[in-house]
Amino acid sequence: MIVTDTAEKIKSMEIRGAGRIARAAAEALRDHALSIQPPYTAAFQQEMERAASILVATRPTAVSLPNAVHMVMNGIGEAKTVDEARSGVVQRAEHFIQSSQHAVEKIAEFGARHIRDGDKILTHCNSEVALGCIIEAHRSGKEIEVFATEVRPRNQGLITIRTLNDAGIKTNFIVDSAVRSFINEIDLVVVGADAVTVNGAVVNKIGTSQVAHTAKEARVNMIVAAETYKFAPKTVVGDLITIEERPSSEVLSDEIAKTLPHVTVRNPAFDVTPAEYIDLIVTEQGAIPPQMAYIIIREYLGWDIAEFH
Ligand code: RI2
Repeated sequence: MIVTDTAEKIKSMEIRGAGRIARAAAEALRDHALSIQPPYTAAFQQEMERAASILVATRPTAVSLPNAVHMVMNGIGEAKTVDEARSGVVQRAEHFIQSSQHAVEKIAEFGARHIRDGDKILTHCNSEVALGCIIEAHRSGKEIEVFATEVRPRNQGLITIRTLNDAGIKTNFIVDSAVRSFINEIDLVVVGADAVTVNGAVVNKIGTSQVAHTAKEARVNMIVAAETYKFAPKTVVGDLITIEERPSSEVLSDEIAKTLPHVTVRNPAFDVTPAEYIDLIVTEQGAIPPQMAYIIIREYLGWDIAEFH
């Protein structure tokens, strides 16, 4: 089944990256809506809500996922017929996918303007929007060089260096713990986000806050590339972002782990960088200081506070 298939791929990280999982969820909901034949609208809605909750439960941190699902499902209960409900879901899913792709392009355009000719840029993990900014700066003729971290334990840095290499960008591949050794060579840090909270804190791949701390100490600016659907509406009413803790086997094989009965592996996938470490968040609506996160949530996310209760 389409939905369980997509859910499995998101869980196993075959589909990964906050933007990509959001688009994959919208696609799965669209295809599911097209494949079911419920007898009446309430049954359609119930089945779609079941599918939506399977998708949302796959990974808890990237808020792009529940935001995308919310946008696709919003208004489903108002349709008078099954056909109307179905075409609403299809339309909203298509709209989300297209506007997400458009956002990625806009952020690349805006973000590239913050990169100067000759800059050495550090990036952590694999963010399509962060890389979009870097590649656009290169494409527009700026001579840049990138330092990309390895990103233990899932090694997303390998995807990053492949993409940068294919774009013809001079790239240095470093282990995560080498960031401080190189920070004095760096002009700008550019990373992505899985979630942005109402107080402008950025939740991103584990290690991002260490990079941010190192950059702050060295007075190196840090910008975050994040589409507006990565801002977390429920943080307005005090919800916290859940940090996903992934299987220990990603860090240490079960074979070795079982010889170490006193050792517990901890494997949080994300950490939180406070707003004061971040100079700008580049969204498709323009760049904002992180302290303006609330405005993005109010203006662009369309959640009604009443829905949170
Ligand atoms: P884009 C990723 O999470 C990384 O933390 C990355 O910075 C973030 O999502 C945003 O990615 P994971 O899926 O949406 O690798 O910018 O755990 O591609």
